[in-house]
Amino acid sequence: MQTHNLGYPRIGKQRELKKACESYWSGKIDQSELLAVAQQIKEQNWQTQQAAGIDLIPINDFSLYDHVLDMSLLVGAIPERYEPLAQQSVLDLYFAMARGYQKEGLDLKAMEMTKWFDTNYHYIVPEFTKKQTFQLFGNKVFEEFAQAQQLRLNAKPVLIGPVSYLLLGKEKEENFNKLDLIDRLLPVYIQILQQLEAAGATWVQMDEPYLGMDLTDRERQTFLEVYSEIRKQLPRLQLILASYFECFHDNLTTALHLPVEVLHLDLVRCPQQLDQVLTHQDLGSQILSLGVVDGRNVWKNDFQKSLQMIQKAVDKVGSQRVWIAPSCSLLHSPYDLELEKNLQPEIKQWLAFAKQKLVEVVTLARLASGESSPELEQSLQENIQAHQNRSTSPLIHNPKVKERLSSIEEKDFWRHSPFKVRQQLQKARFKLPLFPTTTIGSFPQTTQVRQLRAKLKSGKITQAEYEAEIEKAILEAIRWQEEIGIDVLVHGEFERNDMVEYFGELLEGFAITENGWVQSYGSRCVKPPIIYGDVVRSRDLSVRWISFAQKHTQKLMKGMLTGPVTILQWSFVRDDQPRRDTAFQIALAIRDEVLALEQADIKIIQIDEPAIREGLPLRKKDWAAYLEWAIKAFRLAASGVKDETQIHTHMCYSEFNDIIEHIAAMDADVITIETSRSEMELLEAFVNFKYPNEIGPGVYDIHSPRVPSVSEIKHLLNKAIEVLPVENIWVNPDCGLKTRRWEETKISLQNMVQAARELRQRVLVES
Ligand code: 39S
Ligand code: ZN
Repeated sequence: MQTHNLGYPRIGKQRELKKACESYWSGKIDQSELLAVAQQIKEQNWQTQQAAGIDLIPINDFSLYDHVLDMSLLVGAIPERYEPLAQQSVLDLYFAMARGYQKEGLDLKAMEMTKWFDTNYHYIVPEFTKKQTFQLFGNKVFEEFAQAQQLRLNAKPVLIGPVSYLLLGKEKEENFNKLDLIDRLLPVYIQILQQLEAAGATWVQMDEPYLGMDLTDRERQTFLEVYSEIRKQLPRLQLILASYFECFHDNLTTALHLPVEVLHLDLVRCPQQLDQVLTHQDLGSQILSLGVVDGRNVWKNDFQKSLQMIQKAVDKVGSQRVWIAPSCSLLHSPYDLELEKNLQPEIKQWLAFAKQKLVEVVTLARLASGESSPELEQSLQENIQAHQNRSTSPLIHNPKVKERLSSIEEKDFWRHSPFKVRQQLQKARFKLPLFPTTTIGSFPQTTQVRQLRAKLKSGKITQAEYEAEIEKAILEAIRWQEEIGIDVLVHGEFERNDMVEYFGELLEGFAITENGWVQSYGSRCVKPPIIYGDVVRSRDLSVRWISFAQKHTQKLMKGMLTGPVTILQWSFVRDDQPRRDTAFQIALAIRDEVLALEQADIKIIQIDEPAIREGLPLRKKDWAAYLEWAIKAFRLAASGVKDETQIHTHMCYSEFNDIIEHIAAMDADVITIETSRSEMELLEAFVNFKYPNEIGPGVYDIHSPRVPSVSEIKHLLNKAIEVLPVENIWVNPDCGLKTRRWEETKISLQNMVQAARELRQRVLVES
């Protein structure tokens, strides 16, 4: 039984690529040094996959920044504004597209970035114009294929399929549909495939994840036309069509009609798809690639369950027509469980990271082929035992938590009084000026602060020394906010490595890894905590720092927490209970922390939920069910407090039009959102809906070092004043400031405060 892999993590076991890229960008190493690191990672990845016994190994899944951007380069979809860089190296052009270019009097904006389906990975969005043309430009895929051949690898080039590539992009002009471009794009794809075939490729993997999404008839039709044309032009090349993250649903017939040799099924996300495919009248003679090993989570595969599925397929179509694979690219998994030295052994035996998943794929194929050996038998027995252990472990199951969860009552989701009542009480209590100013929570995480944490970890400084330094940073931030006249202060979050990992470290039921890094975008990585068991808050999460900060100022200090849905979304979650239950458990823990902050005399508490929108299921039909529990989880966390305690929430990069009533149903007293990049356009949803609560539309973009002028900020604020009741408006930046430097942060916030002051004057005079 053949095995293959869909893609492998590429940031490097110890994040070597991240470090090399960042060194290259800051001019510390040159191109050849960067490319040498990349080459090493690639070859190590190939070697790992080969050693595990994977038959067909993906190539071109590696990327220096993003594989969608690679595709744009390959088909020459380079936005016009980068024309001045035509003389530069392709590498610098590539990074300019990814990160923008501010040098030699040029100021070229980066291409937009957005979430890769429902993962925490971000891709660079292709830009299309009406006159868009395509031509073969990059040559990475050919180079990598040649390298792999030299190493005698059984290599399978991976491309994003042409239809999904177009659908991932964005029209930069009105009056055309990106799908219209297919006639110009397809010839370039055919050229690429011909060139690969000529170089000796026998298999090519085309990723078409849009086959799992809601599609129009025209889009489905395009899939059929495109693949029949490819077939016509390349009658011998063998194609693997890979879709993942969702069921085909109403696209199943289309998927089955595509003239490809192998159809890949994500049987982790959609186990029921196996029966649907096997019993479908249109099932032809294609090979089925069974994605049984979860590429997006960290749990050990359940061999017995997988073997049952594989057997079912074999019975129906024969073992010649069954391949075994991970459910999707392993890009979303951490590298190697063996690098973890501090995980509890009991928990560790439940887990598999990318390297272990390869072995699972191969072991499953061998077991399913009826091979038998003492090692195989042992693997199977170990696997069965690990699952038995996990299903009953007291580490996971806490009767008290389950009892509390089942005794939640309707009233626990509701504040005592409606917003209008709370607003009056809060206005009387806080006596804030019109257009109160605040920030989202984090201040610059300098190298100094991060190194402090690294020193604490390696034992070079003590906990007490660490805390003293953090206190110093907080005090400086307070003094400085007071000086420039911010109304509601924050402590700056210097004690946090990441807004999710930090809480994972303190809550029971979460495990933290040392090296479980996953690429988030470009060189940026996250280390998602692993939620393995029932969640308990057995100690204070933030009170120590927030109340320290409040004690050192007369002004209001805002308490900062991450919300339950965001903690859930950005962690590896349990697969042994519904996400809703886990979200509610986290919500109860956060609720207790909110109450502890209130007890400690913190009067304003922010519960961030940047991930609420991105948690939306890929198919619209599933939205309502998700929103039902997600909004409730937030309310459960937020609703324990008194009326006069003010709850804030914050959301970034969110389009709110289609979910605005649910945002309103969160009933936060104040919501701060990202609006500046769209010139307050994002505010429209709130205006049209007559959003009842207070709102802080971000008045400057924190994603670039650019300092906004007072008049610019006033301009945006004026736009907000035109459409929102003045008594509901807050003034704040777009998002947290942790990725910024102090230099620009200070001037920007000074300008923001000044703009608010000038507007207060004007509005007071007018009224
Ligand atoms: N998901 C999560 N979990 N958190 C988020 O903030 C986001 N935001 C969006 C969506 N998803 C999210 C994505 N945006 C970073 C920035 C923005 C992101 C995602 C990631 C980011 O900067 N990540 C850091 C990075 O890639 C890691 C952050 C971290 O955990 O560099 N830092 C550790 C800390 O502060 C230190 C890790 C480290 O590398 O303690 N330390 C150095 C080392 O050990 C030493 C310190 C140094 O010299 O810098 O070698
Ligand atoms: Zn934000």
